[in-house]
Amino acid sequence: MRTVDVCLSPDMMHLYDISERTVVIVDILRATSCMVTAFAHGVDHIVPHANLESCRAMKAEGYITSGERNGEKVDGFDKGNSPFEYMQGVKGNKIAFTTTNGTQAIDKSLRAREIIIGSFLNLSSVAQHLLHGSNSVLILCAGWKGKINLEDSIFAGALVNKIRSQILPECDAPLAAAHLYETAKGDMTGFMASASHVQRLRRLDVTKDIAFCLSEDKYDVVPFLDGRNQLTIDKTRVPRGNWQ
Ligand code: 3SL
Repeated sequence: MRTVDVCLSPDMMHLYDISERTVVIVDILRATSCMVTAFAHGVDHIVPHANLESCRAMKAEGYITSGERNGEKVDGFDKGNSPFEYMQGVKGNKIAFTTTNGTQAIDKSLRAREIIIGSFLNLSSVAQHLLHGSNSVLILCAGWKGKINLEDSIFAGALVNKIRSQILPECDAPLAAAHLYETAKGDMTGFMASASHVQRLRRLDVTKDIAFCLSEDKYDVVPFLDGRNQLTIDKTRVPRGNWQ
């Protein structure tokens, strides 16, 4: 029997044995939304970095350097962390990406059988991928510096609801997330208005990203981490775990 659990913060990852699971990395605002957008616009691959300076060093190897710290573009980097920046200038290119929470969550998942990237933008494609696979699932919410956030938890609930007929909720977190999504789905933007990261982004004058990142099924790509720890959608690349 396959199961799905939800880890609401990367700081709770020690509670989960992920060696046989597919881990879905979620950072709705905005890291995983940017990654999915980049693949939908033809990026070749993305190398996620937890460390800012190792990311910066990739410039010398021909990478576009991308990401943020505390929501703001890093000095000297080519791109920040708005999905709209990944709709042009990425086709056929390679990106080195570092963010405050999203790439840290990937770093904490490297023991997983399979790692894929989830966002509202590719929600149904991620669900289909999981349903066609054979692994149990952990949805890892990147949160904010160890704290739980609404947007990642709501996405977790949306994904649980799409797969629960075949992949059973394992504990209370998937049930709680599903309830949250049911409450929010009629008016996502309104529900999210008081969320901490929405407030934080508004203070940085980032507004149009929020509605975009909350929109479902714009893209059909499912990025996965390959055996070189590169994110790709190219299944011929060096496999990791039991990617089929
Ligand atoms: O924390 C992250 O990984 C980012 O997505 C945060 S921000 O939306 O760019 O502030």
